[in-house]
Amino acid sequence: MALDRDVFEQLIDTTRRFVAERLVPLESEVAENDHMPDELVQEMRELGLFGLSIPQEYGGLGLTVEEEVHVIIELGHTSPAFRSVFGTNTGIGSQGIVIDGTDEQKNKYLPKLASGELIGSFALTEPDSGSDAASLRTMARMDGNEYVLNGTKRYITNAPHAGLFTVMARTDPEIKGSGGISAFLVEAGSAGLTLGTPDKKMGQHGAHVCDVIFEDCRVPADSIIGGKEGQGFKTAMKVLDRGRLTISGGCIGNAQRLIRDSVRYARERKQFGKPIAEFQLVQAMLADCETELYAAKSMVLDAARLKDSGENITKQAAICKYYCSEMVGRVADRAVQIHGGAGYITEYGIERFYRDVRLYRLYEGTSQIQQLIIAREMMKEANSEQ
Ligand code: COS
Repeated sequence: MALDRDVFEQLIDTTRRFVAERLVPLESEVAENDHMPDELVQEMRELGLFGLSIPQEYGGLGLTVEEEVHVIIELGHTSPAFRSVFGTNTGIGSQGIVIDGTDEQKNKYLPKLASGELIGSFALTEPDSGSDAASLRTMARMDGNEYVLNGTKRYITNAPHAGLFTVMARTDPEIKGSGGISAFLVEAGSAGLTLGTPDKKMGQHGAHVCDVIFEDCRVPADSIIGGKEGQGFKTAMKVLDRGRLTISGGCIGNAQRLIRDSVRYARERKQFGKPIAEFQLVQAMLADCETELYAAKSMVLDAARLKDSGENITKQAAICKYYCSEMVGRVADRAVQIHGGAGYITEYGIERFYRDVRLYRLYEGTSQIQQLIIAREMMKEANSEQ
């Protein structure tokens, strides 16, 4: 445990109340306006949500992965757009520094990321490089004691609000694959860095993504995470391993919410003279949701504990992300089915969750990429057993 048991219980309790009393009532307003109220973001800062995973010595709560997953599950009881506000700070926008950063980089950025003063963003994907992350083309050319960045990053979560970008760029054009890539810390406002207009999305309104464009953007040589060229791809992969576990926590929380709403609705809604919850075909759908939820939660907590004990969890993180994101998709689909017409109209919020959870199967690696990683890890294990 990173936190004292009582303190951790309090954190869970406070998070639960914050979700129920502050976030749930604002779900539809935030989605309709595609805007996150400033006072809400400030409350998130005061609750310490921006620093969940950042070590205590840098001002964060320093939660273990298991503890963080529990908090994220609670936060999953509302729209995922809320988690997105601080999700990059606790995940992909800070963990490159936490895992591989130099002491100077940690001291300079982590306290501000933990407090939420600075929003962190992770810039890997490009117009022509998504699943094949190692093919990225953004260049970082050394010039004196600076690097000059050129290229475009696409679908970058929280980029419109970010103060700091973790940018994967190619420092060695001779090395075509992953070995030529370095990770840079680039501050918003750097000359040569511009943002595209926010993209219109299918769901998760209130959370924003846009292009990040580098045109002769100069950054100091010591902006490379860890201070060493050629390590950026591995840093990105390590960050994603961890991120995939917390995303899985979000899937679990959203599934719990959808199941709770579906049970409530099924108990209230009457057809053929009795609540639809009494019909076996509706019960079958609920039972399938609950069964898959239990499997998902069990696997994520197991993987989180393994990660906390220092194990390599590349395979388990991919399994969790794959299973949990597909699981919540099925749960959301059944939730619409159980709600019938009410599931399809805006008022009940079920159709919004249905759209929101679709993203889980795409970002931080598609389901197909997770399958590929799982199978690769299996082959590696088989090879090492020979
Ligand atoms: N942790 C640490 N190192 C890792 C790693 C991990 N999880 N995964 C790969 N590496 C290392 C490998 O060990 C290898 O090191 P060596 O060159 O020293 O042998 C290097 O990184 C390259 O790995 P690999 O050969 O497996 O890279 P590939 O180009 O074949 O691609 C996948 C790997 C497909 C797994 C990767 O491109 C990927 O995850 N793609 C999805 C990207 C993604 O999630 N995008 C979403 C947008 S970011 S929100």
